[in-house]
Amino acid sequence: MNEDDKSSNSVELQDEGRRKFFGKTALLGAGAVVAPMTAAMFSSMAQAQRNKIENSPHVGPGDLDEYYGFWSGGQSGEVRILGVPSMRELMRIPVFNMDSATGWGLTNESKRIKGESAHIHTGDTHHPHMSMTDGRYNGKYVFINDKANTRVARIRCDIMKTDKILTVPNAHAIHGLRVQKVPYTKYVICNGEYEIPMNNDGKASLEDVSTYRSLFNVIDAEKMEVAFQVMVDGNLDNTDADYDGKYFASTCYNSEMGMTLGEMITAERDHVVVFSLARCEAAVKAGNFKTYNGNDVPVLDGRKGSALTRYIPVPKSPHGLNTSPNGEYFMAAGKLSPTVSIISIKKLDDLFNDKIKPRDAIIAEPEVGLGPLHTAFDNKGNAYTTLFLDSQIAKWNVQDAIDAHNGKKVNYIRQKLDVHYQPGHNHTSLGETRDADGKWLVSLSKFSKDRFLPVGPLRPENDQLIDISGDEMKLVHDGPAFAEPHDCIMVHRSTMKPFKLWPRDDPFFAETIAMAKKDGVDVYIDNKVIRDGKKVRVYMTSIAPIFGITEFKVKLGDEVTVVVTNLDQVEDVTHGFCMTNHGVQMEIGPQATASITFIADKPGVQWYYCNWFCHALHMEMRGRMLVQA
Ligand code: RUQ
Ligand code: CUA
Repeated sequence: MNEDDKSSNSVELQDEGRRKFFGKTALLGAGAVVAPMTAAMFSSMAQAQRNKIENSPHVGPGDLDEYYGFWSGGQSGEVRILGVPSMRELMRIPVFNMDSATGWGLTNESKRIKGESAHIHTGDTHHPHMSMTDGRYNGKYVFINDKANTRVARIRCDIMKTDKILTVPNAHAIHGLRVQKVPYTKYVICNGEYEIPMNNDGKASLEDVSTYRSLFNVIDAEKMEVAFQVMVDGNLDNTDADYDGKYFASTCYNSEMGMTLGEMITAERDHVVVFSLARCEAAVKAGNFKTYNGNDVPVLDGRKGSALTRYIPVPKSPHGLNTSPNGEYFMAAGKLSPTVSIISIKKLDDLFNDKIKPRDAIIAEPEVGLGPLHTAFDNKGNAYTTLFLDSQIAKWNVQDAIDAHNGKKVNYIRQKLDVHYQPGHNHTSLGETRDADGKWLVSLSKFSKDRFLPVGPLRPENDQLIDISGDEMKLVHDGPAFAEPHDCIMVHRSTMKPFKLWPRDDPFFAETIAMAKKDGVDVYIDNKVIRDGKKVRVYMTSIAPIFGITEFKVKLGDEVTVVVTNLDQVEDVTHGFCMTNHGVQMEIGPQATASITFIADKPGVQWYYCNWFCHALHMEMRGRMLVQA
């Protein structure tokens, strides 16, 4: 190897791009015209190389990603954390599902959090969104809907566990969900998609569909209680908030209130409902509400003609509703219409004061392609809309679209990029916040078809990473995903401060510690078996590789509660507890306490063991439950 070779080796990264560029140029030249290299070409080459280095999807072994991605897990009922741009799956957060590894849905702590719906182990998560302060992610909570069982959950981002689950009363199937952005996330907003009778007790007429309503739900983010609900016309789909703390907007399909597909898609226009937060809060304060189904949640009447809402007609079965990060526009994607309707948020004051007509709030309705579902944004005034039917992302310039609407001859479409295939949501890095940075776009493609090795009739979906930092969108990664990441967000890693160990006084297991105190047990010191009639409570510590109790006796039919406290103070040393043949498994993180209750319904010797690999003697970390018949 001569000196030249060595020196070129040190700039390998730049060189690889150069070779490709020259290769293509040569190919073009061989065909028809030999284009001389111009200064502009050289400078765009240099720009492309810079982009490549600054915005590479490659994250080497041991290197950390720039963003935390929070992905919904769709009908799996969970939330996943991915590193972006590597798209490596970092963690799964069980939410509405039951989880064998962590014992979510089985432990007493998780059952308390699941509350009245603790017996339901399924869910359908669509929209994960983080709490904000002044239009920026604040790293505190991620909220997620459960369409399947009309619930909303909150994930605490310091421990990355679900800490609250609310079943929303009066409503049916929570779909669209977002947070109040400004001044901070006081409220989580979400849509009850399906319409039902207001008192759904089976006593009123069930056939008379004119009595069916869909509800907009406003949830207190700290208390995780419904603050109020708003009854609307049509059924609600997706929603978002403005950057002024004044308005929320939701798309409605089926303004016809049809019950069959044919009936649902007859109207050429459905609508976006805009809610005035101040007017709704004032109505609640003034007592202008009703209650239903025997609960005391205030339900406001926001149907057409109400002062609380305005209905803006848009074509046709609109779906996604996205606020531009400059705070200027709500955008409703047309779904059955090839358009995106741009609503000027500045005009909403006039609309609510009846100075303009609803359609006057629409300042452009650009055609972007077939089946537009959701729109994301960069920091350069461009919008990115998924085209479900075209299997493409349309990149278009918002100002140009408005200018074109006003008669200027300008092409607002910047690029259409094929994605694989049929994208639903897309999401740009920080694109739903003031910090939109125009670096990455994720296309959550619903079908992967031929993109991966075939794995039977059920195929993964395809979460594709697209570099949007340059003038052109570039597809850089295909990511197979199991059912079904509807939506995702990306949060800069500097925002996140997750714990390395559990705080001993964490509210997550405070009730379990309180129970131990009542039993006279200090869970950090004591290993004790307490008998209380037919109930037995077993308190044990764990330090790799031993449980504090390696043998305890119960009687057949006893209700046994095992409480394990992990005394290891070492990052990443998690223990497990599994009672063989009893369907009993759980995780105990460092410094955490976890508990699980079961019936000792098998006589004889029953082994328990640690099921999270913790030590060279992990296999030896076990003990016996002796069950006397
Ligand atoms: S919706 S694919 Cu459940 Cu977010 Cu649009
Ligand atoms: Cu403790 Cu494995």
